[in-house]
Amino acid sequence: MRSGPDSVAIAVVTIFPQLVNAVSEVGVTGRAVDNSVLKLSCVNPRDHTSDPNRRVDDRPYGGGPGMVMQAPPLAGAIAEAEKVNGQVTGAAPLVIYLSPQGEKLDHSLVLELSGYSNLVLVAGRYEGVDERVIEALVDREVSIGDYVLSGGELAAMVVIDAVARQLPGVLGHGDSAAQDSFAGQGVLDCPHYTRPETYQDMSVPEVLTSGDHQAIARWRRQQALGRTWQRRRELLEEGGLSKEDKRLLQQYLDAQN
Ligand code: 6GU
Repeated sequence: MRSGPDSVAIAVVTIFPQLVNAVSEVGVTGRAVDNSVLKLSCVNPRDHTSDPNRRVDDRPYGGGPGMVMQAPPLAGAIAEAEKVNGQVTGAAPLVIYLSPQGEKLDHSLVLELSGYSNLVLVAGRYEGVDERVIEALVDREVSIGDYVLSGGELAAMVVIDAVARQLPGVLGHGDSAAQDSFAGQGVLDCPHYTRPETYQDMSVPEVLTSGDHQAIARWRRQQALGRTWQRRRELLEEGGLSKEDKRLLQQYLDAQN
């Protein structure tokens, strides 16, 4: 049984709110917003600067290329985001800074984050943000992978989508199957097929049209195990597989020749 909150307020600190707000327009996250399970808002650091040109960046101390986001506008925006979310939830916020220097996001971190009802996501631009903001105001630093994006917004959108999917009622029956795959037991998903039955000389695996639900379930499990072994072996720690799983995997590998 899941023990987390029934809804989450997520406030994103960003100079590109139109980009982040797109998640409330479409798909699973859009429905979550419509159903008030996800309360998404954005706060723009440009609305928290005294600069007449609304600049929020400046040159780095010590020199070098690129610009750094200044502390005061970010701090003002974070305070505003905390206030907005506090009014919505009454809960204390978890403040997350998205950056390639953070701990890498995976399913277990997604589950942990989905335990909070008040998240503030800070999306940086330029070369980064003044370190003193991180020191004083950020609880956790999170990366979505070992590559560099031009800003934290896409990473924030990844976090929003992944967290929203964990909230009760967000996934309809149509989507639930997708959740079983990775979340279930740390194996990759099996292959999927739909009509037409033959496409460019390739036919659907016979078992899937057999009507034998047990055989179909066995085949899907076998495909999931086999693909995980071939593509992401580290996900299958030895002790984790049941005797039946081991038998299915061995049969899959034998059939590969
Ligand atoms: Cl969270 N932010 C940026 N700017 N780049 C990234 C990232 C985050 N995660 C991977 N690359």
